[in-house]
Amino acid sequence: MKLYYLKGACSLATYISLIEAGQEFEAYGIDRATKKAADGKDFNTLNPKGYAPALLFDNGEVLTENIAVLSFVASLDPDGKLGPAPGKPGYYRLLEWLGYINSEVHKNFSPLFNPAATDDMRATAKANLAKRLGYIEERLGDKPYLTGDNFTVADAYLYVTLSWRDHVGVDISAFPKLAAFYERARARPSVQQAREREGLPL
Ligand SMILES: N[C@@H](CCC(=O)N[C@@H](CS)C(=O)NCC(=O)O)C(=O)O
Repeated sequence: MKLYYLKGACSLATYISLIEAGQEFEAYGIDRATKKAADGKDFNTLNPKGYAPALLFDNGEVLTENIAVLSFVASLDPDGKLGPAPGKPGYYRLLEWLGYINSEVHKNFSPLFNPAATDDMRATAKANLAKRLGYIEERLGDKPYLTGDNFTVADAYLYVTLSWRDHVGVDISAFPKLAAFYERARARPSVQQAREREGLPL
């Protein structure tokens, strides 16, 4: 199995999760400008949608979209800690979190990276993020991770979105539980390893 990633982007959540699941995999960075992957493949041919993450299987099939990719990786974890298997109690709660992080958190960070976004668009995205992150602060309560004691693929995804905050001026100091969650996730060996392998600061 091969993971195609953009350095520091949402695909880092898949990188972290594959390490957490103890999987053997190859990982190839994609050049943002040329869309050439480090194995020489044209990423736009591999994934015509043009965005990461993408998993390429030995049979030639390609899986994309964070929610599908991350729930698939959770299913590879022999201990089931990265997320409950489909149909098990808790599986739909995991999907609920993945959907929320994808469409309400990740996609409100996107305009902050877009040089074409207007000041109004940025202000709206930041106001939306304050509401979305405030909801997570409440739901975390005294739990270490979103669904309880186990670090799941949803936590990996949330961690990655929060890792962008300083870069785009999103302040989470009003959310102490979320800030503590971030530090807890950041300290995990899988997170450190994935960051190191992508060439990101630790
Ligand atoms: N709908 C996709 C969106 C993925 C996405 O936004 N990927 C970004 C990185 S976080 C990307 O590859 N953007 C293309 C680029 O920056 O060139 C998903 O949820 O997987």
